[in-house]
Amino acid sequence: MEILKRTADALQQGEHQQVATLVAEALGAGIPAGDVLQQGLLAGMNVVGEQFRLREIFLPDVLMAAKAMYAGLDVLKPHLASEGVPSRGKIVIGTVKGDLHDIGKNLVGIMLKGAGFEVIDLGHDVAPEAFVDTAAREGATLIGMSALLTTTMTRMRDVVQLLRERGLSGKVRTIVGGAPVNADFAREIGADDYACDAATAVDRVKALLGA
Ligand code: B1M
Repeated sequence: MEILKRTADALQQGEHQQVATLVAEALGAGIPAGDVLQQGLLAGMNVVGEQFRLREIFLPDVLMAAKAMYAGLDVLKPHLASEGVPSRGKIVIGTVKGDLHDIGKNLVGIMLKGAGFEVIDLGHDVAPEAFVDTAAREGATLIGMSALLTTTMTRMRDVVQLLRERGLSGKVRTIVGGAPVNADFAREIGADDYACDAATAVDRVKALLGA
């Protein structure tokens, strides 16, 4: 669809105001929020990632694209998350220590909230102790971890290990995700599950918590 292509292009150019306007227009035209996300915002961000990998663009360009992504997400958020659903359980989420990438984690949080979970979002660069202490203090039954770097995904293992040391394995379940993470890695570190995207994360969390 033309408007979604324009949204993706504007995101690549880092035009945050234009992205917000185009997202609002697309929603106003009756395009489902999920399509605006996938074919507009995420399509644009995928191109940015590839161009960054090939060194065709540089970090400031990626930052501008991320700002544009957030401008679009702000408009989209109320349409992705339905309000007023009774709580299905309490969840702690965050991006692991050393990692500043939070767009995917935020999307997962929005979708989980929309599905009726109470989400405590610790943000990015979250230490293992912060994940586990918060879950214990708040009586959360699941920790969701995100990592986008091959150098930081290993920190997920520390959280699983800490839960074990504190006798919380099984009581507090774990799910991991992010571009470099996969199901084999999740198994290897002893996490309870893995999800490839935000929609799958909701399904897997529901299954893990029997919610
Ligand atoms: Co960076 N970055 N970045 N970056 N960045 C990547 C990840 C990279 C793949 C780019 C590349 O080289 N092609 C590369 C990693 C290489 C590697 O480790 N193998 C990289 C690098 C190298 C870096 C720096 C080291 C660059 C530098 O400084 N030289 C640096 C690291 C900083 C740090 O974290 N310490 C860095 C910095 C940045 C910015 C700050 C500029 C910015 C982040 C801004 C922000 O998040 N606020 C940024 C961005 C935007 C990207 C790319 C382009 C896009 C990431 C993104 O937001 N994608 C990325 C390239 C790429 O991934 N294609 C890249 C959109 C998002 C919706 O997808 O996060 O995958 P994603 O989330 C998905 C799924 O993975 C899943 O669901 C989400 C929705 O479907 N998911 C979960 C995610 N978490 C989940 C948790 C779950 C379940 C599912 O359960 C709990």
